[in-house]
Amino acid sequence: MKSLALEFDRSAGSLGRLPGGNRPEIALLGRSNVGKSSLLNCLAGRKRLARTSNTPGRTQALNFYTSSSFAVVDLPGYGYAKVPESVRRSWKSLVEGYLVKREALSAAVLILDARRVPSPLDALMLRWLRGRGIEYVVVVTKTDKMKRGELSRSLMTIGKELELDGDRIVTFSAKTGLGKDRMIGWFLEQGKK
Ligand SMILES: Nc1nc2c(ncn2[C@@H]2O[C@H](COP(=O)(O)OP(=O)(O)O)[C@@H](O)[C@H]2O)c(=O)[nH]1
Ligand SMILES: [Mg+2]
Repeated sequence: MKSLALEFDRSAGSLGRLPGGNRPEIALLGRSNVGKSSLLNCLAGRKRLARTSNTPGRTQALNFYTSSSFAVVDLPGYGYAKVPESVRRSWKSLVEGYLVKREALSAAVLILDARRVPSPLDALMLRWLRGRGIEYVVVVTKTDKMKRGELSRSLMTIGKELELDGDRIVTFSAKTGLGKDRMIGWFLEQGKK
Protein backbone atom coordinates (compact mmCIF):
# COMPACT_ATOMS: atom_id res chain seq x y z
CA MET A 1 0.00 0.00 0.00
CA LYS A 2 1.44 3.40 -0.94
CA SER A 3 1.45 6.31 1.51
CA LEU A 4 1.46 10.10 1.49
CA ALA A 5 4.85 11.76 1.88
CA LEU A 6 4.23 14.27 4.68
CA GLU A 7 6.54 16.12 7.04
CA PHE A 8 5.68 18.10 10.15
CA ASP A 9 6.02 21.80 9.41
CA ARG A 10 4.76 23.83 12.37
CA SER A 11 2.29 24.20 15.18
CA ALA A 12 0.48 27.54 14.94
CA GLY A 13 -1.12 28.74 18.17
CA SER A 14 -2.58 31.86 16.59
CA LEU A 15 -3.70 33.06 13.18
CA GLY A 16 -0.62 35.30 13.04
CA ARG A 17 1.60 32.22 12.89
CA LEU A 18 0.15 30.58 9.80
CA PRO A 19 2.64 29.78 7.02
CA GLY A 20 3.15 32.08 4.04
CA GLY A 21 3.65 30.76 0.53
CA ASN A 22 0.95 29.36 -1.67
CA ARG A 23 0.50 25.67 -0.90
CA PRO A 24 -3.17 24.73 -0.92
CA GLU A 25 -4.27 23.58 2.52
CA ILE A 26 -6.45 20.61 3.37
CA ALA A 27 -7.97 20.82 6.86
CA LEU A 28 -8.75 17.87 9.15
CA LEU A 29 -11.78 18.55 11.32
CA GLY A 30 -13.45 16.56 14.01
CA ARG A 31 -14.22 16.28 17.68
CA SER A 32 -11.49 15.47 20.21
CA ASN A 33 -10.40 11.85 20.15
CA VAL A 34 -12.26 11.00 16.95
CA GLY A 35 -9.07 9.71 15.32
CA LYS A 36 -7.71 12.68 13.33
CA SER A 37 -4.07 12.08 14.22
CA SER A 38 -4.47 8.34 13.65
CA LEU A 39 -5.89 9.00 10.19
CA LEU A 40 -2.93 11.23 9.35
CA ASN A 41 -0.43 8.63 10.59
CA CYS A 42 -2.23 5.91 8.66
CA LEU A 43 -2.18 7.90 5.40
CA ALA A 44 1.49 8.79 5.91
CA GLY A 45 2.36 5.19 6.80
CA ARG A 46 4.10 6.44 9.97
CA LYS A 47 3.41 5.63 13.57
CA ARG A 48 4.30 8.93 15.19
CA LEU A 49 4.09 11.71 12.63
CA ALA A 50 1.12 13.15 14.55
CA ARG A 51 0.80 12.47 18.25
CA THR A 52 -2.24 10.36 19.09
CA SER A 53 -4.42 10.28 22.21
CA ASN A 54 -3.02 13.49 23.64
CA THR A 55 -5.13 14.85 26.49
CA PRO A 56 -8.31 16.09 24.81
CA GLY A 57 -8.76 19.84 24.75
CA ARG A 58 -5.20 20.55 25.81
CA THR A 59 -3.36 21.63 22.68
CA GLN A 60 -5.26 24.38 20.94
CA ALA A 61 -3.07 24.81 17.88
CA LEU A 62 -3.22 24.24 14.15
CA ASN A 63 -0.63 21.61 13.21
CA PHE A 64 0.74 21.81 9.67
CA TYR A 65 2.17 18.89 7.70
CA THR A 66 3.53 19.49 4.22
CA SER A 67 3.90 17.44 1.07
CA SER A 68 5.36 18.75 -2.18
CA SER A 69 2.04 20.04 -3.50
CA PHE A 70 -0.18 20.70 -0.47
CA ALA A 71 -0.31 21.04 3.30
CA VAL A 72 -2.51 19.09 5.70
CA VAL A 73 -3.73 21.08 8.69
CA ASP A 74 -4.75 19.16 11.80
CA LEU A 75 -7.19 21.49 13.57
CA PRO A 76 -7.77 21.33 17.33
CA GLY A 77 -10.58 18.92 18.17
CA TYR A 78 -13.89 20.20 19.48
CA GLY A 79 -16.68 19.00 21.67
CA TYR A 80 -14.67 17.96 24.68
CA ALA A 81 -17.03 18.69 27.54
CA LYS A 82 -14.45 19.35 30.24
CA VAL A 83 -12.61 22.29 28.68
CA PRO A 84 -13.00 25.65 30.42
CA GLU A 85 -14.98 28.42 28.73
CA SER A 86 -11.79 30.41 28.01
CA VAL A 87 -10.40 27.45 26.01
CA ARG A 88 -13.67 27.10 24.14
CA ARG A 89 -13.53 30.76 23.18
CA SER A 90 -9.94 30.57 21.97
CA TRP A 91 -10.79 27.41 20.00
CA LYS A 92 -13.66 29.24 18.36
CA SER A 93 -11.64 32.27 17.33
CA LEU A 94 -8.76 30.15 16.01
CA VAL A 95 -10.78 27.54 14.13
CA GLU A 96 -13.55 29.83 12.95
CA GLY A 97 -11.01 32.45 11.88
CA TYR A 98 -9.11 29.81 9.94
CA LEU A 99 -12.14 28.19 8.30
CA VAL A 100 -13.93 31.38 7.47
CA LYS A 101 -11.03 33.53 6.26
CA ARG A 102 -8.03 31.47 5.22
CA GLU A 103 -7.39 31.99 1.50
CA ALA A 104 -5.16 28.94 1.17
CA LEU A 105 -7.85 26.60 2.53
CA SER A 106 -8.87 24.55 -0.47
CA ALA A 107 -10.45 21.39 0.90
CA ALA A 108 -11.41 19.70 4.16
CA VAL A 109 -11.91 16.29 5.70
CA LEU A 110 -14.59 16.05 8.38
CA ILE A 111 -13.92 13.02 10.55
CA LEU A 112 -16.70 11.24 12.43
CA ASP A 113 -16.70 8.29 14.80
CA ALA A 114 -18.73 5.46 13.25
CA ARG A 115 -20.26 4.69 16.65
CA ARG A 116 -21.64 8.16 17.34
CA VAL A 117 -24.42 10.34 16.05
CA PRO A 118 -22.97 13.54 14.49
CA SER A 119 -22.91 16.45 16.95
CA PRO A 120 -24.23 19.99 16.38
CA LEU A 121 -20.60 21.12 16.03
CA ASP A 122 -20.04 18.58 13.24
CA ALA A 123 -23.06 20.06 11.47
CA LEU A 124 -21.72 23.59 12.06
CA MET A 125 -18.34 22.68 10.50
CA LEU A 126 -20.15 21.45 7.39
CA ARG A 127 -22.19 24.65 7.24
CA TRP A 128 -19.00 26.74 7.28
CA LEU A 129 -17.44 24.62 4.52
CA ARG A 130 -20.56 24.64 2.39
CA GLY A 131 -20.99 28.38 2.97
CA ARG A 132 -17.55 29.01 1.49
CA GLY A 133 -17.87 26.41 -1.25
CA ILE A 134 -14.86 24.46 0.08
CA GLU A 135 -14.51 20.94 -1.33
CA TYR A 136 -14.95 18.33 1.41
CA VAL A 137 -15.27 14.65 2.19
CA VAL A 138 -16.64 13.01 5.33
CA VAL A 139 -14.57 10.17 6.79
CA VAL A 140 -16.35 7.75 9.10
CA THR A 141 -13.59 6.12 11.10
CA LYS A 142 -13.10 3.39 13.73
CA THR A 143 -15.27 1.13 11.56
CA ASP A 144 -13.20 -1.84 12.76
CA LYS A 145 -15.01 -1.52 16.09
CA MET A 146 -18.41 -2.28 14.57
CA LYS A 147 -20.37 -5.13 13.12
CA ARG A 148 -21.47 -4.80 9.53
CA GLY A 149 -25.17 -4.25 10.34
CA GLU A 150 -24.44 -1.62 12.98
CA LEU A 151 -22.15 0.18 10.59
CA SER A 152 -24.69 0.35 7.78
CA ARG A 153 -27.33 1.72 10.17
CA SER A 154 -24.86 4.27 11.45
CA LEU A 155 -23.93 5.36 7.91
CA MET A 156 -27.62 5.90 7.14
CA THR A 157 -28.03 8.10 10.23
CA ILE A 158 -24.93 10.12 9.41
CA GLY A 159 -26.03 10.66 5.81
CA LYS A 160 -29.47 11.75 6.91
CA GLU A 161 -28.38 14.03 9.79
CA LEU A 162 -25.77 15.84 7.72
CA GLU A 163 -27.63 15.72 4.38
CA LEU A 164 -24.80 13.91 2.64
CA ASP A 165 -24.73 11.90 -0.57
CA GLY A 166 -23.18 8.46 -0.17
CA ASP A 167 -20.26 9.36 -2.43
CA ARG A 168 -19.14 12.07 0.01
CA ILE A 169 -18.67 9.47 2.75
CA VAL A 170 -15.56 7.33 3.08
CA THR A 171 -15.65 4.43 5.53
CA PHE A 172 -12.28 4.21 7.22
CA SER A 173 -10.20 2.41 9.80
CA ALA A 174 -6.75 3.54 10.87
CA LYS A 175 -6.33 0.09 12.36
CA THR A 176 -7.02 -2.04 9.28
CA GLY A 177 -6.26 0.55 6.59
CA LEU A 178 -9.81 0.39 5.19
CA GLY A 179 -10.34 3.48 3.02
CA LYS A 180 -6.65 4.40 3.00
CA ASP A 181 -6.16 4.11 -0.76
CA ARG A 182 -9.31 6.08 -1.47
CA MET A 183 -8.26 8.88 0.89
CA ILE A 184 -4.75 9.03 -0.56
CA GLY A 185 -6.30 9.35 -4.02
CA TRP A 186 -8.58 12.12 -2.76
CA PHE A 187 -5.67 14.07 -1.18
CA LEU A 188 -3.55 13.81 -4.33
CA GLU A 189 -6.50 14.98 -6.41
CA GLN A 190 -7.01 18.04 -4.16
CA GLY A 191 -3.29 18.84 -4.37
CA LYS A 192 -3.56 19.16 -8.16
CA LYS A 193 -6.27 21.83 -8.06
N1 LIG B 1 -9.82 0.73 16.77
C1 LIG B 1 -9.51 1.95 16.29
N2 LIG B 1 -9.04 2.90 17.13
C2 LIG B 1 -8.75 4.13 16.60
C3 LIG B 1 -8.93 4.41 15.22
N3 LIG B 1 -8.57 5.70 15.02
C4 LIG B 1 -8.17 6.18 16.22
N4 LIG B 1 -8.27 5.25 17.18
C5 LIG B 1 -7.95 5.42 18.63
O1 LIG B 1 -8.72 6.52 19.15
C6 LIG B 1 -7.95 7.29 20.08
C7 LIG B 1 -7.89 8.74 19.65
O2 LIG B 1 -7.20 8.83 18.42
P1 LIG B 1 -6.44 10.16 17.95
O3 LIG B 1 -5.94 9.89 16.57
O4 LIG B 1 -5.45 10.61 18.95
O5 LIG B 1 -7.66 11.20 17.90
P2 LIG B 1 -7.65 12.79 17.68
O6 LIG B 1 -7.82 13.42 19.02
O7 LIG B 1 -8.83 13.06 16.80
O8 LIG B 1 -6.37 13.16 16.99
C8 LIG B 1 -6.58 6.62 20.15
O9 LIG B 1 -6.56 5.77 21.25
C9 LIG B 1 -6.50 5.83 18.84
O10 LIG B 1 -5.67 4.70 18.93
C10 LIG B 1 -9.44 3.35 14.35
O11 LIG B 1 -9.64 3.52 13.13
N5 LIG B 1 -9.70 2.16 14.94
MG1 LIG C 1 -4.92 14.56 17.46
